Amino acid sequence: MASQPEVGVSDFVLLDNLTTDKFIENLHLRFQHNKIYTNIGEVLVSVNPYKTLDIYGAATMMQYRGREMFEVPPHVYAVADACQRVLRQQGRDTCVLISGESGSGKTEASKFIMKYIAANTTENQREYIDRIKNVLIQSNAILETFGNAKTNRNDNSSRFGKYMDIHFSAGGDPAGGHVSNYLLEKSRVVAQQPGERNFHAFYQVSSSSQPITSPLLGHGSPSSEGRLLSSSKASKLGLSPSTQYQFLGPGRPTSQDGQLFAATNSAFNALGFPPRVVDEIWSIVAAVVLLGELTFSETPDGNLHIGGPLSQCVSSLGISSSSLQACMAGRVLCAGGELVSKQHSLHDAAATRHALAKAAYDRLFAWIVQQINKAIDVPSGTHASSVIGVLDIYGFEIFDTNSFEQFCINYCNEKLQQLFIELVLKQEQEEYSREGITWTPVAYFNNRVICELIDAPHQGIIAIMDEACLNPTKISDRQLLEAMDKRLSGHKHYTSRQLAPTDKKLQHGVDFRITHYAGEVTYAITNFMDKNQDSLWQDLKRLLHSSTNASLKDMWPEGGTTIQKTSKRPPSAATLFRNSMQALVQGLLSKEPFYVRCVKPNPRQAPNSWDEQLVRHQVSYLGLVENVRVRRAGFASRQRYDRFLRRYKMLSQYTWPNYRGTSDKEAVLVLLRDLAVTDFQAGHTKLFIRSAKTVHQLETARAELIPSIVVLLQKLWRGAL
Ligand code: AD9
Ligand code: MG
Repeated sequence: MASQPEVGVSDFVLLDNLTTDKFIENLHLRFQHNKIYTNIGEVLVSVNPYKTLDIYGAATMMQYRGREMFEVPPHVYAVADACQRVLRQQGRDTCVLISGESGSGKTEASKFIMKYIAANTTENQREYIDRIKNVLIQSNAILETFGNAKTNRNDNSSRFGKYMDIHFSAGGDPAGGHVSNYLLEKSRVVAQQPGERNFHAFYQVSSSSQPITSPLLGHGSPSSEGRLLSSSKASKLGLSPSTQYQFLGPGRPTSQDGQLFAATNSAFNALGFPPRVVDEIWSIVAAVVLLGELTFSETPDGNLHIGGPLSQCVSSLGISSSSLQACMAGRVLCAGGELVSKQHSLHDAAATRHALAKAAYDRLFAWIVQQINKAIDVPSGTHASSVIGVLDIYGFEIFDTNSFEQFCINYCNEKLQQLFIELVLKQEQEEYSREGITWTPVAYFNNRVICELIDAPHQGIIAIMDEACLNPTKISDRQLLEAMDKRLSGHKHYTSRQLAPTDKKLQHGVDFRITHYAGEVTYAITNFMDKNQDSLWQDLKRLLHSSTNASLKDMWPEGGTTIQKTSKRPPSAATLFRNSMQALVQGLLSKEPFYVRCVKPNPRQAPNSWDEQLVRHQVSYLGLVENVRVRRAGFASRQRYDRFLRRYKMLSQYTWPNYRGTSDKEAVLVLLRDLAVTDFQAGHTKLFIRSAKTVHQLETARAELIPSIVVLLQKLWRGAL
C-alpha cells in the first residue's frame, strides 16, 4: 500500500497554508483520482463517488486489519478497524457517527463499516458467528425496503434515523445487535413531492403480482418458495404493477423492485420471520395502497358510501367492511366519561382514511424493527461485553416546502453537530487551557443556541407547540405561529413575516424561518399541530386490534382497551423525538466516538462531477476547516504522568526500575529526553504527544522489551540473580 502514489495530501493536517480554498482544492484533486477518502487526524472525510470503485473487496479489507490509521491510506475500513481495536485492546465501547446531507453516502458508509466489522472475526464458533453476521447485514435490506424511498436528492434515501449497536463477546466476535429507529417520515405514505416515490416496500409488493423472475430466487420449487409470498397470495392482494395508485404517485414498479422484493423476502427468511408473518406484513402494505383507492360519497339518505376496492382492502386488513365503514362514517369520543358519537363529513372521512394509512404503515415499520431486534438480540446466556454503535441518520434537509418532518430532521442534525462540537472542538480546547498548553484558540460557531431555540424547556419551539396541543380549545396552525412569533421575537435564529414585514420570501401567517448551522430553512407551519398531536382516533386503534391478521393485531395492543379506560394523552411527536434524541446523545457520550463526515459532490447523483459551490457550502457548515485547525494544534495522545510512566519506564535506565526524583512529571521528562522524543508538550497533569507515530514507536519499543523483562523478572524470583 505504501507504494501507491500520493495524490494531494491524505491528511488535511499536512496541508500547507490552510485555507478553505486549499482544503477544497485538495478534496477535488483527490476526488478526480478516485481518492474519495481523506483524513483530518482520526476524522474521515468521504466524498460520494456516485460510481462503483474497486476498493471494498476482501483484499482491501486485509490491508487494514490491525493497522493504525496513520499507517494506511484513509478509508472507511481504517475507521472500522480503529473502532474494533479500541474495543479489543482497551475494552471500551466505541461508536461511529456518520453525518452529511441527503445523498452524501452515509448509509453506504454504515454498510461498509458493518461489513468490515462482521468480516473481522476470530475463528472460534465460526458457524454461529457467521449466522449473526448474516443476520446483522440482512436486517439492513429489510430496513431499507420499508424505511427508504426515492427522493429528488437520493434514489435510496433513508426516511428514518437508524442507530445500530453491534454487541461483541469477550473474545471480540459479534454476538448480536440492536437497532433503534427514529421518526419515520410517515407523511410519505399518502403523498410525495413531484418526482419522488413512496417507500420501496409499496412498489416491491406491487411488482410481486407479476411472476418473479429474479435470479435471486433461482429455480426453487414452489414449496421452497413457500417462505416467500406465493403467487396465489400475491394476486389475492389485488394489486397490479400496471395500475396507477393514488398513494404511489405516477411512478410504476421497476424490474429492480421485483428483484428487491425477492431479496427482502430472503432477508425475512434469514432472520427467521415465519412465512405466515411475512405474508401478513405484505398484506398490510397492500391494504395501505388499497385504502388510497377507496372513494367516499353520500347516499341519498345521508349515509356514507364507500366505493373502490373495499372488499379487497378489508380482507387484506383482516377486518369487516362494516367495521371499516363505521370508522370512516364517524367516531365515538369519550367526553367527561360520557360516550358521544360524532358523524364525519366526506372531508373528515377522507382525512380519517389518510390517518389510518399513515398510522398502519408507521406502526408496521416500528413493529418490524422490534421483530428484527428479537432476531438479532444477544442470545440469553451469552455474555456480550462491549459495543460498537453505528449512527446513520437522515441528513440535513432544505426543500422548497419544509414541514414538520424537516423540522425534526434538522433538529436532529443540530444535536449531532452539537455533539461533534462538544467532543471534538470544545472539550479539546478546554483541556488545553486547563493544562496550560500553549495554544491559539480556534474560533468556531457553537450551535447550542439553535438547539435551545428548538428544545429549551418552556421557551423552545417544541415546548410552545406542546402547550398549544394541550390547550382545551382547538388551536389552529396560524395561532401556533402567532404564539411562536410572540415568544421568540428577538431571537437571532428565528424570524417570520410578522417579525420581518419586508421579507417578501416569507408568507404571512404560514412561514417561519430558522437560521440553522447548515443554512436558513423556511418552514411552513401547515399541519404542524396535527403532526405534533399525532393522535389516532380510539376507534381506529380498536379496529386494527380487531384484525384477524395476527401481526396487525399484535401491533395495536392499546386497541384492546375499552374507550372509557383510555389513559391520558400520549406525549406529542416532537417531544417523543426530542426525548429519543437526548437518549441517543447520552448513549453516544459514553462511547469513544469516531467520525465520518460525508460530502456530496453534485446535486445530480452523477459520477465525476464536481459542484464547487455545493461542496464549499458543506465544507463550511460541517466545520471541516476549523476541525483541521483544532487538530493541527492538537495532539494524538494525552496521558496522565503516572500512567505514562508506569507504561514506558522500562525504556530508560533512568526510570527503570524506579526513578529517584521528586515527581512523576519530572520522571517522564527525563524519560523523554533519554529517548530523544521532542514532539510533545508537558501540561500540568498530563503529557501531550503530538504525532501518533511517536506513540506507535513507544509502543513498539515496549513490546520488544517485554519478553526480556519477563525473563529478567523470572530470574529474580528464582534467586538466580
Ligand atoms: V440520505 O440522508 O439517507 O437521503 P445518504 O444515506 O447520505 O442519504 P446514501 O448512502 O444512500 O446517501 O448514498 C446515495 C447513493 O450514492 C447510493 O445509493 C450509491 O448509489 C451512491 N454511493 C454512496 N456512497 C458510495 C460509495 N462509497 N461508492 C459508490 C456510493 N457509490
Ligand atoms: Mg441514508
